[in-house]
Amino acid sequence: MKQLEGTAGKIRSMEIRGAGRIARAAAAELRDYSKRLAAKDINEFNEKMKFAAELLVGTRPTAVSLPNAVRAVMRYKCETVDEAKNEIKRLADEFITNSENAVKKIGEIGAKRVRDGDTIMTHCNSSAAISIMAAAHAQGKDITVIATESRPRMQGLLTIKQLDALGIKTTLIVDSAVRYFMKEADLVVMGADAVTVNGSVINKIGTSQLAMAAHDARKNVIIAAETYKFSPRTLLGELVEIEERDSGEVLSREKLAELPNVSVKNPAFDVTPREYIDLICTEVGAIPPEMAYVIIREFLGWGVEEMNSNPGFH
Ligand code: RI2
Repeated sequence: MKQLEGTAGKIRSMEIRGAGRIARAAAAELRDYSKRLAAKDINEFNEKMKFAAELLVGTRPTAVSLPNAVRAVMRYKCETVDEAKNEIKRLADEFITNSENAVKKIGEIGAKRVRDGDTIMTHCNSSAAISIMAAAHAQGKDITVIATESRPRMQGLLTIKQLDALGIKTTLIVDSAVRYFMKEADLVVMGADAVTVNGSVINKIGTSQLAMAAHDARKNVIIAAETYKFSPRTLLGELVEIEERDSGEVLSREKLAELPNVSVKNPAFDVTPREYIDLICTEVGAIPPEMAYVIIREFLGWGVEEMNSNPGFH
């Protein structure tokens, strides 16, 4: 229980962060939690697993990779506790391996869209987007990256460190400088926390203004997103919830307390409409955003009927 709450806490506080990473961490935690679990019968075991699954899914509301990962592990159906533990381990390991392979594959596919000499603008810290840059660089293409700070959590600092370690020339800019520098970029590559059925992309706050600036300057926007970042629930007409984080990430409580007429808003994500996206690079291919439904239906395996007839559907 302690370790389960520890993992949930780390995801909530963003010590473990990045849509792909939190999905893998949740899958691994369900596997490890099930291994430690003492239950007198399969019903008690299932109840406890359900509690763990809900706790993990509730940590961050926007990244759909999280419920998709938990669902992938929780589809076990077993008669005994031992069988269930083995099956959960198999499903969790399968999800983690597929996820790691997906990030690599996205790199291979996306790198084909990068030309020798290109300057790529990116936002926040996306392992799938960096996989594209890393693959292009490994192919010997001379690329340069412009990376935003990504306030308030400054994930851009992680991006510049990772790119520096790969030997990729990178310029760090403040978030408000994206339009100023857009003329120097050849294309924009970013990640995703969720992709809706109509092809909109939910990603780190600021993504949509970067995409708008790119659109205005006629620069291509490529989104790197594994298939488990596509949201089946949007097929039921639901919207993706935008996480509103603590105002203290933007301005300390002490400073805010001195300003009685001021409030702070801190949404962690925004929505980029599909009109601003040229291509979504998934592990099953580079697709136009209009094809999001096919990914949800064919590759995630969820249609409206399947969701409605599955009582445990999150
Ligand atoms: P990968 C991150 O969210 C960023 O928005 C990033 O673009 C996205 O997850 C995808 O990351 P946060 O956890 O899965 O920093 O591509 O809020 O690594």
